[in-house]
Amino acid sequence: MEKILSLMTVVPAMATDDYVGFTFFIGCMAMMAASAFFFLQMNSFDNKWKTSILVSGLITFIAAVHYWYMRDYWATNMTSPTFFRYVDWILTVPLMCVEFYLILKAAGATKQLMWKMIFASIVMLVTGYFGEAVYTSQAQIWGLVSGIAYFYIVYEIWMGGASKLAAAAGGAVQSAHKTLCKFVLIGWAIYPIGYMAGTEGWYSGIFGGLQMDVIYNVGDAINKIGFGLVVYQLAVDSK
Ligand SMILES: *C/C=C(C)/C=C/C=C(C)/C=C/C1=C(C)CCCC1(C)C
Repeated sequence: MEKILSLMTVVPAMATDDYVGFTFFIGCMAMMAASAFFFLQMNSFDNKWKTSILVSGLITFIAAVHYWYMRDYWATNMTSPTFFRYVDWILTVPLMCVEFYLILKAAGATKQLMWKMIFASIVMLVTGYFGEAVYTSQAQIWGLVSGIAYFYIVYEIWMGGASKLAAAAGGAVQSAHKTLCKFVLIGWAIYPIGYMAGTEGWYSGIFGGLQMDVIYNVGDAINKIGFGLVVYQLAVDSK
């Protein structure tokens, strides 16, 4: 009995007012549940959509694993798990670019378009990491560079080659593309707010009072699970 009790104390208890820890915990569960859903659903679709739903599941599954570690890191250190956060993003955000490519492939999307978007997303995340974790005194400059890469992605899907392909495809594909575009324009805009809450810059007076990790966790739940559900809905509509 004593052995069991001493083992139990190894598990860090979560304080009832630790709302940041709470969002890591809920985020972890939500990502796991979403992954189970996508993986179980994928086999009821034909090959054309199976891969897209598989990718939706991979995005939430990779996030679930990272949230498992981030939840633990937060509980132990009470500081932001910046490294795990960015490793998660650098794996999942390019996969979201792959989703755009997959749904537009039938309309003639090229791999070149996909790689352009992946490249821009990597620039966005690496420069964001520099500002948040490496050159923290220059956070505003790195955030700006990251923001330019972000707007390039927004431009590409709303007005560039990807939007033209979506218009050519028409129907359910075009409307799903439009919804995913809104996720990138509105849902992804949550992240720079988190960045400004967690770094020093001209914006500190405006966003300084907010909690960076809560903002990032909310953003991830909306963008990873919501994005996946849009792709799932498109597969249902095209059945
Ligand atoms: C699943 C994770 C997703 C969709 C993560 C997206 C992250 C971003 C769109 C981050 C963007 C940033 C800026 C536009 C400027 C400041 C630095 C970042 C990296 C937070």
